[in-house]
Amino acid sequence: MSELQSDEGFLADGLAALAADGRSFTPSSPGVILVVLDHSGGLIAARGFREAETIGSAGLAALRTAVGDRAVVLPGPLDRAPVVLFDTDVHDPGDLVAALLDHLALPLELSGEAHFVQSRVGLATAAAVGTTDLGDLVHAAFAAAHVAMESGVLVHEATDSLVAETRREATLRTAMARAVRGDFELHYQPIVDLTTARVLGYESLLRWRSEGELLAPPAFLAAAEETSLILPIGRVGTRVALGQAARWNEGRADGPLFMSVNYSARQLSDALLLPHVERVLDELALSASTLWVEITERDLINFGSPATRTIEALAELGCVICVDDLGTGFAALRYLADLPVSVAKVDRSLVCAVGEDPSIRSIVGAVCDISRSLGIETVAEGIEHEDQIPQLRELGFTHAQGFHFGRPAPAADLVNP
Ligand code: G
Ligand code: MN
Repeated sequence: MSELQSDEGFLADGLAALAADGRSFTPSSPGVILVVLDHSGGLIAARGFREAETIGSAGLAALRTAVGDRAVVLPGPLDRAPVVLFDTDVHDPGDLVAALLDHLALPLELSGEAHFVQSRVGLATAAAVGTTDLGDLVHAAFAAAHVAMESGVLVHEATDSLVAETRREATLRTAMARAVRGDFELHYQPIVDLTTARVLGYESLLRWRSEGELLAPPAFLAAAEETSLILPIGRVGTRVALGQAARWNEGRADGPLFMSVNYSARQLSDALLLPHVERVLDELALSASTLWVEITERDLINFGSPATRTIEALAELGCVICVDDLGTGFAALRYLADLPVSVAKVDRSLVCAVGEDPSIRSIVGAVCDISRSLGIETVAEGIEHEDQIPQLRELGFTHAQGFHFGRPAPAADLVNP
C-alpha cells in the first residue's frame, strides 16, 4: 500500500465523485499519468498567486478535453498536479501521453488571456511498476514527474525501482547533511618541484567516511552539488585544510608549504566563500598565497558570472588560482587568458600519453610553452613512474604530482610533510 496518505484521500474522493456521477473506473491494468502544471512556478512568479488556482482549473479542463473518454482526470493530491487514470489494456499509454503533450504545448486560457504553462509529465503503468494499487501508481507517477522536472525533459516513465531509488537518494542527502560537520576527512597529496622533487605544498582531497567505508568524491559529489551541501562541506574543508597548513608551517625552516583546495563553480558562486576564506586566513595568520584555488576545466564558468568575480577577488587577495584537469574540457585556453590564472594542472590522461603519442606530446609541449609565456606554472598530474620525469622536464613542466611522489594520505600518516 502507498505510504502517501494523501493519495488515498484524493483517490477515494475522486472515485466517489465519479460514482456519484454514474461513472466508474475499474481497469484491469491501470495506468496513471501525473501532470505537474507550471512545475517551476514560473507563471505564478510572473503573475502572482491568484493565477495558481486558475492554472489548476484551466489545466484540468484542458486535460479532460485532450483525453476525451479514454481516461478519467481527477484533481491531484497536490495543487496544480492533475492525475489521469486509464486502462492500459484498452488505451496505449504512449498514445495518451502524446495526446496530452500536444495539448500541453498549447497556451491555456487564464482569466480571458492566453498563457503558455510549462508542465512536466510522469507516467506509471501497472505493467512497468509491478502493482495495480492506484495509490502506489500515483506515487510512482509523481516520482517519474520529479525525474522529468530535474532532468528538464517533458515526460519520464516510472520503473519498478524508481520510488526505491528516489528514497535512496533522499537518504543519501540526509546522511550527507548530518555528516557535514563530522564525517568528512581530508587526505593530502604532495605537489613537488619537478627539478628537485622537493615538496612545495599539498592538494587536499575530500573523503567521506560513511558507514565504515571511505568514499572518494565521485561517490558523493553529485549529491553534494545538487543539494548545495557542498557549500558548508567546502567551507569546513577550507578551514581544516588551511588549519593543517598552518600547523605544518609553524616553525618550518624550509619555507612555507602551500595548500591547494578544489572548488566547483557552485562553491565559487557562493557569496559566503570569499569572506570565509578571508576570515580563516586571518584567524590562522596565513599569507593568502598559502591557498591555491583549483577550478576544474570541466566546470564551465561564464565570464562576468558571480563565480568569476569570486575568482578575481581571491586573486586580488593574493590566493593562487589554478586550472585543474587541463585537457579534459573545452574552456582552458580562455581561462588562461581571461582569468587571473597562475598555475595550470595538466590532466593525468594527457601526461600519461606524452611517452607514446607524438601528437599529445606536441599539444602538451605547446601548453607548457603558452603557460611559460604567460608566466603560468605547470603541474604534471598523475605521475606514477620515475621514467616519466625526464621527458616532462624537457617539455617544460615546473611542478609534479602523482603516486610516484606520494599518494593522498591523512595528515597523521605524513611523517615529514
Ligand atoms: O581532479 P583532481 O586532479 O583534483 O583529482 C585528484 C585525484 O587524482 C585524487 O583523487 C587522487 O587520488 C588521484 N590521483 C592523484 N595522483 C594520481 C596518480 O598518480 N595516479 C592515479 N591513477 N590517480 C591519481
Ligand atoms: Mn585537483
